[in-house]
Amino acid sequence: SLTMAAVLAVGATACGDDGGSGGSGKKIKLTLVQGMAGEEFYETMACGAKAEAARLGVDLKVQGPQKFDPTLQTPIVNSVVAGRPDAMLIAPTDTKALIAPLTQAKAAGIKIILVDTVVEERSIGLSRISTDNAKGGEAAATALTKQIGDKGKVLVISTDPGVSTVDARVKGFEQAIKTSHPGVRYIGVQYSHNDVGDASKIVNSALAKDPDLAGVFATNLNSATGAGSALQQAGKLGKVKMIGFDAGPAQVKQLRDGVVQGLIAQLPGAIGAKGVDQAVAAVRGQPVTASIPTDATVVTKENVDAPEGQKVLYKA
Ligand code: T6T
Repeated sequence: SLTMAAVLAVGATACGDDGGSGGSGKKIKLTLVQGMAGEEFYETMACGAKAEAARLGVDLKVQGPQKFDPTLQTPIVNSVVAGRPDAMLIAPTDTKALIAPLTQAKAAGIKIILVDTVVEERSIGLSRISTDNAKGGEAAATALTKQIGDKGKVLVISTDPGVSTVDARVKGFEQAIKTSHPGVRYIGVQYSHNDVGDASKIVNSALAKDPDLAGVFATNLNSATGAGSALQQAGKLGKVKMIGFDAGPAQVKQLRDGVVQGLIAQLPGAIGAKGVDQAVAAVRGQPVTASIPTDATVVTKENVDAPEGQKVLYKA
């Protein structure tokens, strides 16, 4: 039926299983609110969370907005709160805008676990699980400066200010350039609104303004995918070097094609699984871990086919 189709569309992920709703009414109920639905990072996270939920015998629902946008994510949070799960795992799309809806969730007695991104309000999130994003930004600076022979102009493309993860990546990158790479000229950060097309446009106008552009650091999946395709179309292969965050299928193709020289792969599946562990512990009144860092790996053409590269690529 139409209703069933609509319900399935909300929770459907690449790894299938809707988390199961059958059985006793006493099952622990969790909901994962993604930063964005249908995007490889968050779908891989959902798969990791679902596998762990199945292993622990708890119920997990997954929802996410169609765009990475706090005005779209907030009503989803509100409707999840109305459904009263025992815990909510969430990747908040803005450090400020999600404080109010999450404060209401907390007041409703729902345990909150932050996966990937965070909010500024420290009292929200019994556990925070994410990549060390500042360190990831530093790693990007190291990889990019090496590619460009430690000189020339570099541009950063982020999504929007106020997103904790990408803000930290930008900061880590900037700091590393300023302190350790005097020959490199940082020409600033521009924002793609997490849109592939906008990221391409940023690169095109940057190339028009600075034809001697040497390098690009794109701080997340969509920014990197768009930046990479603009470089490819502009025939800048090998002339402008690029490092991207994340390791989605289109990005891995760009790496193999020589458009991009390095990808900083996170462990979204592990973030999802650890999020479920923390949520279940919180619901059971067991101790939780306030902060859990997960690893990042620089994937290059050299290690993409080795086991260390293969195991960190995101699922479609
Ligand atoms: O880079 C990830 C995630 O860590 C970030 O918070 C938002 O963008 C991604 O989901 C990739 O698109």
